[in-house]
Amino acid sequence: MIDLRSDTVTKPTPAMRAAMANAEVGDDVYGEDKTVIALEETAASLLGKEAALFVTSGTQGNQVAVLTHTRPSQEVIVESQAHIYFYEVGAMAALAGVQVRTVAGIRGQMHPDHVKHAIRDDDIHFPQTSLICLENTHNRAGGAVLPLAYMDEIQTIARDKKIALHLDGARLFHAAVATGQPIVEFARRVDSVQVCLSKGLSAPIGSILAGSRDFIYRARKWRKALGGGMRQVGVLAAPGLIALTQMVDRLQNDHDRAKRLASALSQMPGVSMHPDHVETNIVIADITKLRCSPEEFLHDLANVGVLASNFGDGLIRFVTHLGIEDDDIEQAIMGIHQVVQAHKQFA
Ligand code: TLP
Repeated sequence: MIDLRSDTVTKPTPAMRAAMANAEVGDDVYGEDKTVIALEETAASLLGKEAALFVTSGTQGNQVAVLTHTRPSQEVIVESQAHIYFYEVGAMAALAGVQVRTVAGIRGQMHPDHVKHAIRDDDIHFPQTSLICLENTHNRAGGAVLPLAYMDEIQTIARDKKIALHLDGARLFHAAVATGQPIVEFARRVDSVQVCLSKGLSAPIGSILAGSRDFIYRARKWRKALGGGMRQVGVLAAPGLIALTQMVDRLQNDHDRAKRLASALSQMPGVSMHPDHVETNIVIADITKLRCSPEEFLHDLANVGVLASNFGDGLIRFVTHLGIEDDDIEQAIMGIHQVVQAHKQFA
């Protein structure tokens, strides 16, 4: 099976498994796990932040950030397709008690004027805007990169209004590799950043939340409150260290393979997609012109050995990652072509 559902499906590498077996551990709630400390220090230094926190998942990292930056009844500005709003089970409302104000973006970018407009004035009727969230790369925008110049504009707005800026950088290393800019350049433009170790970087679990020392001190308490205080967790931090230090450069292969897949998909009649929009490892194709539902399409695709995801609105998502080689992409293209041909015949 060629599994293109997500880059979360990767398995730990042999080096990661060896590091897990040999990891030095201690009770991390007491601050005694040396491997976790090494991971947090390495991540903070890579991201140019004072401190970092090892959290269980991207969702936990994002939600701990929201809890730390806000108080109940405040308002948070997010792009209308952002993961933190779209895919995190309404956690911002349920946990932080904040109200979400969505701003529709283009390729993941909210227009700076729209962001300015969404910030509340000081009025007795209004919630206080206390946080703006960005996502880079933007998942539902097909892995689009938010350029540094764009992040500068949003940072200026946030600073002027004294509003915190959080970055969901689940795939921030992909943005760094695609643009050739060091990851620190993206991280330095925000107050807090969450990066996933378990997506393209192939660790079995975990994310990093980074920010100022004071922010991470308070975030650590929120992580504990959410049940994320872990004990001899160096066994899970060890593959995270390998993810950060050894797995970044190979991401370009995933980007190249996604581009190859996108260019083949764009040639298939009945499939709409713009190959130039594929900047990183995510490919989103519109199959609404085929005579089949996304569910049928995915079912038939699985029968020819390819797995992909239903992204709603007639969109199918394919994600490249470690373990997907050039041959797999060529085989996937043949399988997709076969399914497209079958459904086109009746259109
Ligand atoms: N995204 C998953 C699914 O939840 C959709 C995927 O397969 O892409 N931010 C972004 C931008 C993400 O894409 C994800 C995961 C997360 C946060 C949450 O990370 P986890 O799954 O570790 O909680």
